[in-house]
Amino acid sequence: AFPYPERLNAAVELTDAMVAKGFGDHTALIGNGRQRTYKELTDWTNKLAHVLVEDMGVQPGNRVLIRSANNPAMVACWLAATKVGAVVINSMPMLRAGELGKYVDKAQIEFALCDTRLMEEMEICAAANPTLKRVMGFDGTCNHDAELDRLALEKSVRFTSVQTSRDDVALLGFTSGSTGDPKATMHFHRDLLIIADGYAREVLGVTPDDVFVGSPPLAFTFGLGGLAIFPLRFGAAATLLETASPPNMIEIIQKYRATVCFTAPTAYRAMLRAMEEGADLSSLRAAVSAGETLPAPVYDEWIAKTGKPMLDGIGATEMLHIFISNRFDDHRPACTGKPVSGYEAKVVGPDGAELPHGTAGRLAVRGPTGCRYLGGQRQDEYVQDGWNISGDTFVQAEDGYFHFAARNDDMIVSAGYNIAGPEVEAALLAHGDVAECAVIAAPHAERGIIVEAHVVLSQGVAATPAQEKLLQDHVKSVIAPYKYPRSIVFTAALPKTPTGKIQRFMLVPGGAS
Ligand code: 3SK
Repeated sequence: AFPYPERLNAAVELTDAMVAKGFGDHTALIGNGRQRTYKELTDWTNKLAHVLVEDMGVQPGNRVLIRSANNPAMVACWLAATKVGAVVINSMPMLRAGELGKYVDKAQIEFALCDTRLMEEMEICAAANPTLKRVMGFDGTCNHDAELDRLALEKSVRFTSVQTSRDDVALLGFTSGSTGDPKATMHFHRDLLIIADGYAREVLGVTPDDVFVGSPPLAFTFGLGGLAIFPLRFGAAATLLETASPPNMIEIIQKYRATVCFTAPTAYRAMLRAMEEGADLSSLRAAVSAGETLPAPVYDEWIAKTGKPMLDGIGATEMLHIFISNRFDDHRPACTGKPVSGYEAKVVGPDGAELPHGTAGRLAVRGPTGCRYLGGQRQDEYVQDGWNISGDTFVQAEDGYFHFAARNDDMIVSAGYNIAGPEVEAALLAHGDVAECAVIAAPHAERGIIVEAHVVLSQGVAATPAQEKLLQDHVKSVIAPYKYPRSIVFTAALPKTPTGKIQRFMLVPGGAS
């Protein structure tokens, strides 16, 4: 179904090949106050590729970490590193040195490209991880005053990209999983194009007239696909926001008449409220929601106010992108839809056997992309008999539609972020004032779901608002700040089994019983 040539470099397909196809003058990227055409993006990435090879010494197969917020420079760095045949690890700007160090260690990362505004934690990480041979700063605001940009100025716009194989690894997507111990998933050059030629073509019907906007970080494969690969594959434009709050997205939608939006239900809810105040979102033809439950009232209200469906779907870092989705002409509330072309899905029991329709079980999927954990860590758990077993419980209705029921793991999905409860607990427990703790998901009026910690304080420590703030600041200082518990309930004891296991399911959000 995807007859790519044996020699394939995904970055070349998204840049040089687009110029060759006549898209040179089309806008490719918009961000940080500038617009760049496909020709300008191609030249830029070729200059950067020269720096990677000639000044940094990057060779095909080397792992290159990129640390940045969503901006055109991050996309250019990712494409340049892919052109030189490196294996890229895109990382979130909020990650702390300790979290970056885990990536460096697990993926044996030798090179890093870092927005100079985010250099502090990167340098702490580099000092503690000798595997990392070279870190080079770039200016995410594109004023050419960082080393990478200065070196690139002198380079040629012509670069002979590495003739990678379609089955060479191009990207490592990290997923924290339920334990907070990150695992890297490997994705080939062909995978990067399959998600565009499959989901984006079939479900979204992307055209060169489209303008994309959204909030997921490019560091997540959801964002990389939705805000870079999909637009670039079809000659469309991607707007990139370093801070993708609903007001910022609305401003961009109005200014550029954006047509396709990728964001979380919480943000769509805020957009609906803004429409009541006069926000004009009429240019949007596709509103994609994935990664967390789309409440039926948000779906209903979106249709009522815009006359268009909201496209709910499910994907996974392991699968690279969305594999089950609603369609423009086939969508329902509280329903994830049907498999994207090329994918098959079923609901299975603990023994892997398919369950009858209407029965809740684990979602199993297989298709042209799939899970390959770096180092094979926990591969057998995720892939059984050729089927990828996601961490989610689903029901397949009699009519074949898939319905999300629950997550199987301890992941908390809050405002578009996947947060591993155990990782937040470990951060809290590292503080001397915390004797015991358990982290749960709690409903929240604006944010949908928040991280809530139930904490037993050490003897003599008072449960005060100041103590709550102190622990929240502590968590923000040791792990990425978006993971901090927005609510802390102080309690005298946690519910436990006779063998001493904490029973998180017994905890009541807010602490009331
Ligand atoms: O649902 C997710 O977490 C996801 C992950 C990667 C790509 C796409 C999606 C929706």
